[in-house]
Amino acid sequence: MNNEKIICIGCGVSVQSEDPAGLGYAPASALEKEEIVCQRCFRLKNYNEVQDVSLTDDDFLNILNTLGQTDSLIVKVVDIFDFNGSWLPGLHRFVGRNPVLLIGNKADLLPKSVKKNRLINWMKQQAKELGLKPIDVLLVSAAKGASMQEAMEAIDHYRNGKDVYVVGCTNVGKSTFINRIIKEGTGDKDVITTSHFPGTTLDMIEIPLDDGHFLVDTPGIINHHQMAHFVDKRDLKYITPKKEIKPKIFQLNEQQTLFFGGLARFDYLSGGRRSFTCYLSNELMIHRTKLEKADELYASHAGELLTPPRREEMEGFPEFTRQEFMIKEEKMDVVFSGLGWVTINEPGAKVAAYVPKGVSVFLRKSLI
Ligand SMILES: Nc1nc2c(ncn2[C@@H]2O[C@H](COP(=O)(O)OP(=O)(O)OP(=O)(O)O)[C@@H](O)[C@H]2O)c(=O)[nH]1
Ligand SMILES: [Mg+2]
Repeated sequence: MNNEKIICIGCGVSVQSEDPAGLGYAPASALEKEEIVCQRCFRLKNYNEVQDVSLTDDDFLNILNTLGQTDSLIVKVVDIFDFNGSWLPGLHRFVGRNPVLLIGNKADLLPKSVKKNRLINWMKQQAKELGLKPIDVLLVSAAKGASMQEAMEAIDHYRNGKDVYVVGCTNVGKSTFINRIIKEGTGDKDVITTSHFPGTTLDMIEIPLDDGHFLVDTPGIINHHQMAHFVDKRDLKYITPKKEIKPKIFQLNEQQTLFFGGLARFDYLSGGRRSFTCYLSNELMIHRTKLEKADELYASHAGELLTPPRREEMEGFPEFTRQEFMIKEEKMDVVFSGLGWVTINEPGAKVAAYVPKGVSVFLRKSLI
């Protein structure tokens, strides 16, 4: 660690007290405290307010690019609720030869009926399809503490006396995960700043381990195809689940439509009357209508009945793009990146999914 520079323990940024508008600002009086946090972290922790920062995607990638030169264990964290959206493709490009331990976080969001081992197998299969060979796959809830003991033992085992870098997309819960480990070790709570805003951690944060090595938190890579970027900061809470998701089952006839707020749309085109299970934040309103009325409903009610987005956002809101899917296998999910998914149990259905231009939507083998 660099002794001359003062590092904010909350986000990893270098602290300065000259430029109040600049990155890492803390008033001179704050520098005398034992644990120094920058003003942005202070506001996040105390008021849950975020100040935008001027780091670009390249800045984040440059920080992670140094991983290839390390001899370490890489812990890759994904958000199990947004598995594909938080996958971080191309991780192999910057981890070099280091082993990767894959951790699915936020297990508490999935219905309790879901079998853990089944999910872990699903993750293994997905990892393989996506070209990653993890040394092990675990499922935890960093926020609730579930399976954290197991994860800590696995890290200790696989790190072989080396440093550990915790990496992943923004918002997957890397800092929450490390805070949990710190708490188990020293009893200190919420040392690193966490928040539901993407891009909370700004630089590497080194947490010393017993043997002189480090557990390192890293800034998350931003995935621009996630719904979160199209939603007003104040409305993130409606699309980000906080608690166990209560799946909502809809019996639909052909030619019926579901709106997920005003953020996405699902048309059931053909395949006879059948049921669809929606896994979305409990807070997000689902509105059902006839396909023939859907365009008109959206045109007149997006931003009001169909919200988020907010009315004042509608002018700049990207147009929907439409994608059709023919369901050919049993138990398939139509995934709306960062919003959730719709499970279709039986093959033979034709559906269409609409998302704001830029958000990805795709079909996968069912997670549940
Ligand atoms: N439900 C649930 N939420 C979690 C869990 N872990 C983290 N979160 C929430 O996810 C959000 C992001 O957590 P952070 O720890 O800040 O995520 P991060 O990966 O460090 O994000 P960046 O620093 O932006 O890269 C916060 O709102 C956390 O409370 C979990 O196990 N379950
Ligand atoms: Mg973080």
